[in-house]
Amino acid sequence: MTDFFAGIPKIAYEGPDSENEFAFRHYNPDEVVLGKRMEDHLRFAVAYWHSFAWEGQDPFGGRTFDRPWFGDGMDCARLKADVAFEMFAILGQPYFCFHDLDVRPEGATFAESRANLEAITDYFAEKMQATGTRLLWGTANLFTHRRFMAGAATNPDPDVFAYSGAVLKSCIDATHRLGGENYVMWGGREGYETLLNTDLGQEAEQAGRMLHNVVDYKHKIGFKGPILIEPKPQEPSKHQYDFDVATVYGFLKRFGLEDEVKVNIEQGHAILAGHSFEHELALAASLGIFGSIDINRNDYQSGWDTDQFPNNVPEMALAFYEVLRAGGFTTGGTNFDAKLRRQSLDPADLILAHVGGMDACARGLKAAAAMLEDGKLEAARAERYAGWQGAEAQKMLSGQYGLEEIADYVERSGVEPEPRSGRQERLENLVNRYV
Ligand code: XLS
Ligand code: NI
Ligand code: NI
Repeated sequence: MTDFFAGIPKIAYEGPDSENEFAFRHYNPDEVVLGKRMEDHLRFAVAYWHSFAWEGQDPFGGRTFDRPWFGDGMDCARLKADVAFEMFAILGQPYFCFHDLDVRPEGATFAESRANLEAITDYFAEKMQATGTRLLWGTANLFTHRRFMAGAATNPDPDVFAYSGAVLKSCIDATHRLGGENYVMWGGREGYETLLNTDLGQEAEQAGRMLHNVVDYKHKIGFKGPILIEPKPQEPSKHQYDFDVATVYGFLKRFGLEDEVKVNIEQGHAILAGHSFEHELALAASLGIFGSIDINRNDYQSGWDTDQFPNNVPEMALAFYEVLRAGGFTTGGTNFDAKLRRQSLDPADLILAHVGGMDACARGLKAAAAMLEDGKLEAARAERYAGWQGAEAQKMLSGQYGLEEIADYVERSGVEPEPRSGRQERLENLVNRYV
């Protein structure tokens, strides 16, 4: 045991009236919601990078956190892992996620970095066995080191493409070894800073080729989980190719990968793309590519990807409503890709940020479940489209009627559209009863 979280108890559910700061008020893992335990609905994951690797820097200043594991070398990496698993035991969340760079020191060569990753993977395997914590997904950091400054798979330099492929292989191997349930690709630098030096067509070919390689390799080693792309429109790059769910779907179609790859949708990235989170979730579900979520929100004024813990229950309710409508998570889960504010220095801040986020999600889930059970929203939606059940409507939708038949039908039967209320305010009032 380290003493980093000394004095902090394991967090238990105590109900909404508890006065204890170190307790869940709404997240009760064993409580059954719509026939399933809350833990199995939400499938929470802690993000290793923000909680244990990020040092508190922002564009104006460097490290604010003082953590005993900051530094190079395997001893620091192991201490970091010890503290991380102690936090997982305190929170009791079932999953975690990591990038290679979060967990191992960078070596002098690729082979050394890979060996470091393998050593930490072994260390994780023992701890996962001992604690029961599982891996929701693994991923590769193909954006921090200066070699990736012009992209990874989409780099103009084929040596960087090669290096990125080697990194991807090592990270898929580590994820597979640890029983990861998904593998995520976030193309942090797959985009451009200026079109003046960018060949869009060439870079798309490279990205498509690399994604094919990843899918082929996953099948080759028998990795069963889906590959997930995490859309983001920009920042830090000027433009990112995986802009949003719709753009990713177009890319997957173009390269014939729409049945192989799904999406990991981040709340803050949806907002950066000018969408609501629920829009991205509903669209992914309708396209059959809904995979997993990153639940961190942005500050709505700053316009940055500020990666804050979720605290807005009405927003969570609408998000989990879409998750439930999509049938809930299968391999996916709710990853806190969220970091403390840089002034939140205390170990207790790190624990309570997660506790609050888990409670906000639990309240959202319960509200969403109640809205679904009540059925009025879905009934109103179904009623709005009910006309499509008619025989003539079915002929139009199936293509049996082309424009000529449709025109004939309109004149024959004297169709005269009658506008009907969309009832938006009434539906909003309905939602407000639950949040
Ligand atoms: C950054 C991304 C990143 C991914 C994993 O904006 O959200 O944290 O989730 O690389
Ligand atoms: Ni992000
Ligand atoms: Ni993310």
